[in-house]
Amino acid sequence: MTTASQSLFASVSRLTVRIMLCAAAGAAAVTGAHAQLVRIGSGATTTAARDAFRVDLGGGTVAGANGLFSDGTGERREINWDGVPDSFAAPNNLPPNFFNANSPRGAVFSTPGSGFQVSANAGVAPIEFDTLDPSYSSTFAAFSPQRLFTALGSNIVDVGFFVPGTSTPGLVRGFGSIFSDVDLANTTSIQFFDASNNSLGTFFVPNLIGSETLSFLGVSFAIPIISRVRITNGNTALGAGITDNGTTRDLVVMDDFLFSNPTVVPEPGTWLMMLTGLGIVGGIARRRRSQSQRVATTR
Ligand SMILES: [Ca+2]
Ligand SMILES: [Ca+2]
Repeated sequence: MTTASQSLFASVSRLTVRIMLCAAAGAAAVTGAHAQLVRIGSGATTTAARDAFRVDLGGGTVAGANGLFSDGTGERREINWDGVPDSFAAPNNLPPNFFNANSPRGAVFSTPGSGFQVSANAGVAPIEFDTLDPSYSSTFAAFSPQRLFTALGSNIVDVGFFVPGTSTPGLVRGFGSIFSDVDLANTTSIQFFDASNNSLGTFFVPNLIGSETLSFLGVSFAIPIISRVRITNGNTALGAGITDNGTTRDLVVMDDFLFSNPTVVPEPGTWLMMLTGLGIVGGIARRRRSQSQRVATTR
């Protein structure tokens, strides 16, 4: 095989895989309930659930540069917030694209609120969002010390995925997060969206009575079809004087994010055209069979 034909073969192979993925994506959307693997844990089972989700995504347990876990079983990114420089941690805000620009991991944040913060390290500023209200260090706890993550002015965080370090939209196969202090059942959630902004489902994070508790929710699909996730943290945004009472004001923050390494979104026009082509081929084949049957009947 020449270099050119090898390259062409590789391109066709990749295209074929993409077409198969897209065809399967349609099927997964229809039979989504069967395509999801959900891992939940709280309190003592939090770490076990996180570990099971790590295995679901693959990538092993040894972190490489920019939170990349990569081995023969898959590639995964993690964000534990702990390496964020003080200049981008409380009381300073975190830029929404920090984890696609400063540390390229393919995750860009947005919120209906006013911004994002990562909590401060001890000795630099008050920890665990005591910079926002002094009650918070006895409300929240870190899963991975010391830093936590929150939106400001809203309890909603959207995470959009990109091919790491680029502005090219990406897809992931699964996403999960650690949460601290989920008091209410059926309130804190992760909703998954495909590249056409169709919901792939909303999943609730397990709750636990008490303060400074930890929970985990991770959902993986058979193939990369997740373009964005919407995380709803409790029912109230953090803020000065806003304390957690576990009922009418359930405040929740996030720690470790885990997601499969974002991959490029297949071009809809390309695979649709190819699938249409396959349909035409199928139609021709049916017509030919029909014609030959008629011929056979008349003989
Ligand atoms: Ca952390
Ligand atoms: Ca709470």
